[in-house]
Amino acid sequence: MMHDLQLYTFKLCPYAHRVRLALAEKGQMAEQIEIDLKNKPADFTTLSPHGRVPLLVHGGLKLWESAVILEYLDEAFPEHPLMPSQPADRANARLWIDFANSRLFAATHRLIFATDEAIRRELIAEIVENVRFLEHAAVRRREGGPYLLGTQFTLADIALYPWFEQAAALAHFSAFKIPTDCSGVARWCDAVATRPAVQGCARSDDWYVEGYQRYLGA
Ligand SMILES: N[C@@H](CCC(=O)N[C@@H](CS)C(=O)NCC(=O)O)C(=O)O
Repeated sequence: MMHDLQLYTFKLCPYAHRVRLALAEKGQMAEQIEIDLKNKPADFTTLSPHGRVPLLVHGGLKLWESAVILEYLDEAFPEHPLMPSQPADRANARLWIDFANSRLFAATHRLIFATDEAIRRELIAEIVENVRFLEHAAVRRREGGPYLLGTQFTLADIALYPWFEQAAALAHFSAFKIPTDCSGVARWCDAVATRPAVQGCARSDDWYVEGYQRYLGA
């Protein structure tokens, strides 16, 4: 089958997971091209400016950076909007997308590759504080619904959820644990996990653990 959309992806990549979630929420099909990041094919390195996934091709358009891809998909396929309509709420969604990128995902990426024990401890403490921040500054402040911004499921949920789907695998490979005082975050995860589109993309804790064992040779 010919697809109008092509997604270059890697099965363990939480950024690519975001794009798969947005496509599923929008009911859009894309040809998925799995990239071996340890042995990138030449056509991929030519296509991808930084050699990274996700990379989306839509007709003549080529896009990278998952947060940009998410907003593009939401605008290009306006049915089932994934951004709020009000400027203040849109800004709030973007704050949480930025938090995911610049803090939670960034610290985790450093942890995955850190070998020094003191640095690993610092990074785990930073990640725990990030989860607490999410609990207190987002989940406990929102009004009226199970999602990060309330009743509407948005790109803020999509940007953060892939990290939480992998949290058990992170706990398997490190001393990280979701703090027990973050029950609101746990309930938010449960609410997101029950969405059919999210279930369609979901992988089990064991699947992630085995995937990382193979990928990192752990
Ligand atoms: N900021 C980027 C991050 C993408 C990213 O780091 N992707 C990783 C996989 S999870 C990658 O392609 N790594 C390969 C490399 O850097 O060579 C985004 O949001 O799309």
